[in-house]
Amino acid sequence: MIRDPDTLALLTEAIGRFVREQLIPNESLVAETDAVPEPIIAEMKKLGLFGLSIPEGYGGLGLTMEEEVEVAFVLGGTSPAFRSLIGTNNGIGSQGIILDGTAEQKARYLPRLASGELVAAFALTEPGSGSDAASLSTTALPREGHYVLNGTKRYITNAPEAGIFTVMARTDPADKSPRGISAFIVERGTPGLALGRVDRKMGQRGAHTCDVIFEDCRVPATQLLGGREGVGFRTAMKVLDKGRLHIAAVCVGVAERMLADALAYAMARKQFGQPIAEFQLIQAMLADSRTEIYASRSMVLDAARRRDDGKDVTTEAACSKLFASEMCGRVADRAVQIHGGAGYVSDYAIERFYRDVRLFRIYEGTSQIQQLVIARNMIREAKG
Ligand code: COS
Repeated sequence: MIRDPDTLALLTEAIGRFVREQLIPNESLVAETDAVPEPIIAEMKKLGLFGLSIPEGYGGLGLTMEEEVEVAFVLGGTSPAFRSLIGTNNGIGSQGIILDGTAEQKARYLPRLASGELVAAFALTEPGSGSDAASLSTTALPREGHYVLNGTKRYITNAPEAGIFTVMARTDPADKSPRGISAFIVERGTPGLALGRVDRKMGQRGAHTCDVIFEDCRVPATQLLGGREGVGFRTAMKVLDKGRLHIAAVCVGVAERMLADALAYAMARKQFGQPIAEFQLIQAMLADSRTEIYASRSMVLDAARRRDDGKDVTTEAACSKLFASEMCGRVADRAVQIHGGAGYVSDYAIERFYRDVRLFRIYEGTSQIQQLVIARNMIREAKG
């Protein structure tokens, strides 16, 4: 649902200008220094990028899902590391509080997340629990008005920057089912919370992940998300439904950027006496990429509109993430191929994008987990 097309156009134009004039020129610097420069972060705050999906009542822009994916298409036009910095505040870091938090929890955290003063992270994955998220073993045991957390969370995006963590932990260790899991908001600086060293990754330099370690970390009972035990896994799954749709939109934007770079290269590069874009084998790669991007964009928009209509989009979000992330990988591969030898050296952005986009098929649920979610829902629906 687009509430006001003119307002949305103003926003996407402003973000598009920011991408072209400030983010693209700084891509190499971010990759070299592994950091997003402070003036860019300040501009992101000014544009409202940290609060895109946070309700207006809490200082955010309150975008609908359709509006949010339109913004993600535009932000995808540059290195994913920039989007990652604002990604958790709009997605997995804040959505638990928005969907299931108490009024006090919303009032305490959402305004600072919307302004970018505070960064939020989502701590579900553990060393022994990735795709099988419900098998997590971090515990949160009630003691004297507090919960005491013990366990390790792994590959937590924006953990080095985060001021708060949404942490999924087992409040009933005897219950090994998803119903034994609860969610907590844990503030940075809480005694017993420590961070591991920043992970060295294949790509997306400038976006950071690390372990989050809890050792007898005492959290006030008021930090139990929504004030309810046993619903933390459901919260995490609902958060991921939305997150997967957002990532699918980012995949569309990044694929468009890679294809634009490949087309520009193919039109400029001459072999056998003419631009390589004139050769049909190159044209096939360009055309297949354009077609698959169009299909992905259409899926994402349809799923976003359905979500705005209040429909359950677990299946459609998984379909979109599966198709768009795999599409993005294929487009990256073809774009490198079109660049030839130039695609393998780091003077051209495509070498970096090729590594950056590999993550899309893995995080917020691997392609195999999306397949499993889709097929299980099909079987459930068929059984009625
Ligand atoms: N929305 C709301 N509730 C949901 C849900 C959704 N999308 N998906 C599952 N649930 C609920 C189920 O209804 C069930 O509730 P009840 O116990 O009340 O019946 C509960 O959650 C458990 O669901 P399920 O039985 O499907 O859990 P499984 O352990 O079998 O599998 C998968 C769940 C595999 C889909 C899940 O673990 C998953 O998504 N894994 C990937 C994790 C991931 O994406 N990690 C990325 C890192 S975080 S960036």
